[in-house]
Amino acid sequence: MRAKENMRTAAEVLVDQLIVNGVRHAFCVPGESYLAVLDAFHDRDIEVTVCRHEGGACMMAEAVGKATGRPGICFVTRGPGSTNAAHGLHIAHQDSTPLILFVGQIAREMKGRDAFQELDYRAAFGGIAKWVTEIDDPARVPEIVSRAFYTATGGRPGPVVIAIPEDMLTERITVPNAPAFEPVEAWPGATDMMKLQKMLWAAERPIMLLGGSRWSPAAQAAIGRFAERFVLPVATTFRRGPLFDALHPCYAGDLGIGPNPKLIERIKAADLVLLVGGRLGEIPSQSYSLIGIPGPQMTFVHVHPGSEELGRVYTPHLAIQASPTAFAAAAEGLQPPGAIRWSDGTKAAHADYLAWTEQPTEQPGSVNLGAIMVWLRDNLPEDAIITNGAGNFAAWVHRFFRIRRFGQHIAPISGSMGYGVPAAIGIKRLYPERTVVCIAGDGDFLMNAQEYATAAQYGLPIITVIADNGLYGTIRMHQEREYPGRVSATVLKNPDFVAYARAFGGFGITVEKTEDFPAAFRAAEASGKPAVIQLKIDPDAITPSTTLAKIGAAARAKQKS
Ligand SMILES: Cc1ncc(C[n+]2csc(CCOP(=O)(O)OP(=O)(O)O)c2C)c(N)n1
Ligand SMILES: [Mg+2]
Repeated sequence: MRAKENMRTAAEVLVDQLIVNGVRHAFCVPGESYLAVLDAFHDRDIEVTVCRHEGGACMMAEAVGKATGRPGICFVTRGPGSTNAAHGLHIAHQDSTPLILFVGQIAREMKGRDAFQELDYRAAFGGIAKWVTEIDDPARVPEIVSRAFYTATGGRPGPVVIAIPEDMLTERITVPNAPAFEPVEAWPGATDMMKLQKMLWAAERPIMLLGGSRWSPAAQAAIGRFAERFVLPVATTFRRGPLFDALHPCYAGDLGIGPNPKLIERIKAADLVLLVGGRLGEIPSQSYSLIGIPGPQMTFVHVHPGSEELGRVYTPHLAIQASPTAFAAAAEGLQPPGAIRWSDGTKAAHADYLAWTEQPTEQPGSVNLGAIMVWLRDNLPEDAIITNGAGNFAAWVHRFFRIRRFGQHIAPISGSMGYGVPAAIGIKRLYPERTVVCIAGDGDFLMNAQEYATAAQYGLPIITVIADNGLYGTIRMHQEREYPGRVSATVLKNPDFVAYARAFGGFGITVEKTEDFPAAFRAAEASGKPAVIQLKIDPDAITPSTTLAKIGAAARAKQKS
């Protein structure tokens, strides 16, 4: 419905502004509240993925934001569409992912009457999003959309919500597009970098921790070279494994849930911690126990793009406000000390990491998830991407899948269940030629498994490996530790996952023995369909290092003493 006389609808202006800003993908569940945008999509060069639930759609957009460092784009309808999408918004907030959520809104003239599906978005999402706004004037669409890109990516990245009233979208206007946006890189000052060099020269046992968002393959490579020249041990924080090659001789391991105790000791013993890009939140800081709050016990250097994160939890000895990419580039200019005193420690740290991850641990039952992770790490193509949601099953991914490339692992720092399937779909839309494998729990999978319909609709042969233990295992584990033997609301009666996959036109197969996994995986690949591999996991196999039975026995012994 292109206008005559070169006038565009506000919806067309909006979609054109997305295209000007480099957007190629949008994820949505349609609504009558933004029909004019759907119409604008009709004749524009943008890949629209129509989804089955706004939570899934928003997670797909979030995954794209995570992978590219540019805002993922999601469109949903008012009221319930927007509250469904909140799952993805919260992930984008906690994971510092650039995301823009457009919400179809009731007509401007009806506002305040509690009209059909009316919601005050500023009130509803004010605590989750970096910015919530509404466009009342069609002439301001380019300005506000442009600002949303800067806000979502700037400082600490995060989600922006823009409500778009349906009557505003159909107004015709003559307005130019805003110029194309590019994310702002905040560069560290030369003085700060010299201070950092001096601190590193004075250190005896330094360690670098990497986290946060909006890194890039070039930044990953640059920080690798910096680590190498300084022989610095490097750990990646929770679910940020792709920021450093796990087989780099400086890699000291993954600082997340169930980390290598030797890594924890090493960080505690460090006299300088250089935290680049991340916040060192509750999970990587081991419930805020690693580094003193507010005053760190060691020299603490914090590099972060958001001024509001510097000094928020930890008072740094040196705060550098810089984006990870800019810092990584600037770090290439630093000179290592003539004699590096900590080389042996770095070597030992990497050896500890290799030993911790080399062999799968013994597990009850006939399917060993660790052995399957080792098989995947040895057999997946180099550019394959792993996604997952939340649950104990992910502990095996973190421990045994050695992440080597930037963007190779896409998972929620926020610990949101149900993320893996939509993330895999979003990523497969982005990179159709790459192998995308989702590792899911049985509980986790079913939270967004309906998006298999989306995978089937777009012909996306993602492969989900379901660790089916018939439990909300994580909670069952906590329950057994706190209330041994008192099982409550943690047992699951599951559907037939193989039949479920087939019902969507996909491929399904069950694996009951570890040694049958390779053939099952190859069959899933060969099917060319969205596939599900159900692993029959013994419910006692609750973590890579302990069993439910052992946790219960320890809890009972504690109760008696
Ligand atoms: C959206 C959401 N709801 C609830 C939780 C709390 N929670 C964390 S792990 C978990 C159980 C996960 O079960 P499953 O996916 O089967 O994995 P398992 O722990 O059994 O390996 C629950 C309910 C959460 N993290 N996210
Ligand atoms: Mg489970």
